[in-house]
Amino acid sequence: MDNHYRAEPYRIKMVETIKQTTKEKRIEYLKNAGYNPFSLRSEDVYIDLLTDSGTGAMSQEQWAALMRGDEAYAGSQSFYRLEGVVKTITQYRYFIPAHQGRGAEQVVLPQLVKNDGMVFISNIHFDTTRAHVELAGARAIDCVIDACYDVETYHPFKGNFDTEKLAEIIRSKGPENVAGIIMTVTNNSAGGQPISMENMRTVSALAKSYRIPVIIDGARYAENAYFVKQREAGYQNRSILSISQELFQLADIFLMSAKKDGLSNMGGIIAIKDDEALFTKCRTYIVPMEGFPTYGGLSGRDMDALAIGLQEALDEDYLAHRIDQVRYLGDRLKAAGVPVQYPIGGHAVFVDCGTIAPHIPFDQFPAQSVVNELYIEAGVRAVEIGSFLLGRDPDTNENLQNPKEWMRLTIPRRTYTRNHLDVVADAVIAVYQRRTSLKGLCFDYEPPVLRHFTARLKPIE
Ligand code: P61
Repeated sequence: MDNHYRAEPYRIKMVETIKQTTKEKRIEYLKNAGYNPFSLRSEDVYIDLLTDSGTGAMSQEQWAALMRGDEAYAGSQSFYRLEGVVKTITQYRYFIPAHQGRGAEQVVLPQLVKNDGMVFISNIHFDTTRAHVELAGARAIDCVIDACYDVETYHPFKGNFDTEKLAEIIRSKGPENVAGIIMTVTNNSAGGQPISMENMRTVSALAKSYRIPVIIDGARYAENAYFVKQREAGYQNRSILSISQELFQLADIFLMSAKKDGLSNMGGIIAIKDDEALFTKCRTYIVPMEGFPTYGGLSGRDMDALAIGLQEALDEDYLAHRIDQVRYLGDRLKAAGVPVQYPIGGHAVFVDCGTIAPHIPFDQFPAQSVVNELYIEAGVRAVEIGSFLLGRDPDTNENLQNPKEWMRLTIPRRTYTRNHLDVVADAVIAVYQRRTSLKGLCFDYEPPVLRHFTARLKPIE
């Protein structure tokens, strides 16, 4: 293919109107939302970069597949079509659908916690995973390489585990107390950064030597495979499917929020390589939690759309455009001096707000302050991935400090054009230029679990 002539590998068949509001209105909307953009109405948002989860555009093939949905309570044909695709991609023996990623987590993670005092170790646990680890009575330990937090410096695989530290943690906790090693692929919380196949191989071998199960939290595994193909020696001539298959062979369990690289609005996946006893437990447990094992909280049409989406997400033209689009936004910000996680990751641009607003302490949430100002500036909704999201220590109840205070500009798949991204870049740059006037925030209401979703805040004058 001639790379020189490259634009969106799709054309638009259906449109959804979005509207700009006035700055005065946005100030009012944000106040009413308790200075938490999760509580905004989406009609009051111009460009929505809150998440790439379930917010992408489906293809005509997916919309057509919806019509084939078999809504039988048990044994739906849609289930068998989805199962076939999941098994082809993972080459695992067992599959159970779930309504979304956290549905899969709530069913599987408690099965791995055998006694008190157990831990899970991850490159970085995403927040719902961390919440389910803690709800299962275990503790979450992050073990990513230090380079991950060196925002300015290029590293091809900032999602990698620090494998020496991992070995040390396993030894100090005792392998019998490690419930599982969770490879978050790509590593969402620090920039959608990929993890190399070599690193996963090392982690997998270490886990195997101690008989610790390896779990892939693979919401964005196809984006990770694309980075492996681009950046890791020996993968240039491989298909994204075969790289993905190699990746899955390094783990025992695959949990997926299929709302990302499943290119679907809803869905989750539990796939188990060969542990029949674990599969039987999960299949029993899914019934009261998610639903009968052949639908797991999904309608038949959701399963059919997902079966197609999973295959489309492995298309290299699609992935090249997707990754390029995110990089375009990141490059524009970097060129203007805005500190961003570099290199730019797969699904989002992560803006380093600790550097932008060093005058705001971590427990007054500097990134949330930038997020709010960006909404006021242009109606762009981003999300905080920092100390606000991280929450409190479950043992001491102290506010935890995230290593970085990120504003995440998350790009939905196949949804926005380059013009939209230019608006976002211009608005972020405008906020950056008035960064010294930003103010910290404190709680008006703080929920006990996953507080950032429903908390109410107020500016500190
Ligand atoms: C996101 F503001 N991610 O990134 P579910 N694992 C991984 C995820 O990225 C993930 C889940 C498991 C979201 C949605 C989201 O505080 C937030 O399908 C690597 O969302 O249940 C989800 O999958 C959970 C946004 C989640 C948030 C929590 O935007």
